[in-house]
Amino acid sequence: MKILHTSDWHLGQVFYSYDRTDEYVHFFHQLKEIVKSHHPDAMVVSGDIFDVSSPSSSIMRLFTDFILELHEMEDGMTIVITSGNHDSASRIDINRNLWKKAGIHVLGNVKRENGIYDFSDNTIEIPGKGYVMAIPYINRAFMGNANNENTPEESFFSMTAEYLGKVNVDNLPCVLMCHLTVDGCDMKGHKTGMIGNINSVKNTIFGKAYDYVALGHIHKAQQLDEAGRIRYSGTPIAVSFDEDYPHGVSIVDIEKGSLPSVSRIEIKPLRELKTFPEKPVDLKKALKLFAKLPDNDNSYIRLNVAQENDLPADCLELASSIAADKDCRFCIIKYTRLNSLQNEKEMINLSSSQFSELNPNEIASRFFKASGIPDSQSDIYMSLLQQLQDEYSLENNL
Ligand SMILES: [Mn+2]
Repeated sequence: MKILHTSDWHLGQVFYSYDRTDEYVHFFHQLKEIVKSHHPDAMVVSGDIFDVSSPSSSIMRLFTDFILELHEMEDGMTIVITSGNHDSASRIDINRNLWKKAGIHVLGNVKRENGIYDFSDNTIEIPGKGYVMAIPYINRAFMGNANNENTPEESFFSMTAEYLGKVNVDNLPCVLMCHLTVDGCDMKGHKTGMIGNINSVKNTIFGKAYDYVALGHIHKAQQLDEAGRIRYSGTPIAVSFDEDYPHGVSIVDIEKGSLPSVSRIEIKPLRELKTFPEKPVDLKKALKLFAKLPDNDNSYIRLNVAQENDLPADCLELASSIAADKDCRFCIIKYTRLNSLQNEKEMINLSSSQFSELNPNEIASRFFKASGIPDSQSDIYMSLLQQLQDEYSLENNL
């Protein structure tokens, strides 16, 4: 069974107030070409279809039209799409039955009545080839209770395997789709380090029933086990400046009893996300270099500035006026303060503008230092603070 594994499209993202529709169209065009040349038996999209829970009508239409077009073009390819934490599960589920009529599987939930799961819609047969167990993002509480031996996730995924075992009488290859964080993954590009996060799971929870686990949620493509059976496909288009790694989709060949063979296909962005210049310089120099950026460079630009002094109040206007005559999309200034605030008093006697530039961790670390709390102790406080922030981010889909 050959699958095209992708996730985290984040359609409809408004990036520093810029609309990215033409970039999605550019991605869709490449995806169609990939399908045309590889003829996968199935395409699985493991969550975060949209960037927000209520995407605009034009973005929803773009998505619907594209999926239908792809289905018409390659009707032998089964399309399976699940929702992620950025999507509204119930909104994605509205058209579940309508999509089903078109032979396409778009799922926001796992049905459950009186505590009993019904995996029938989530178990998708790829005719003559295998099965896909399509599990959208669901929170831990919904997964049921832990017992003496198993975490809620382990119990849940063993139930999916049990269900699949009854259906898969010919012992064909099986793929599990889900949207979650696996312990030890590389989270580069995400806003906060979510390590130790309540939703992070061990890579053993999926059990042995699946020949390939097609993950979504983490934006950097990577494998989570030595065998390469458990993988994130990563984002096809960067959604933050810190995702400075290649983006693409994966074609995965899966045979029962042997390890999957994976080939990564890069998606070329219509616009790059550039941190410019690569090494930080002072604002004056950064603006000078920015002015020399070729007029036809259409990248998103984050100016990379490091200096001792505060940035002047009009720094964004200065940068925007340079960008006005260019094709680029100026977004923001990444500002690193150099060697200022050296003595302890300065650590906490901040002006309001200095204060507003700091993140909670920086504020806390200044406070601990100024209060004379030893590093060994403040490290513990800092990790607790990070955990709090991670839980907050997770609960608020940040
Ligand atoms: Mn995502």
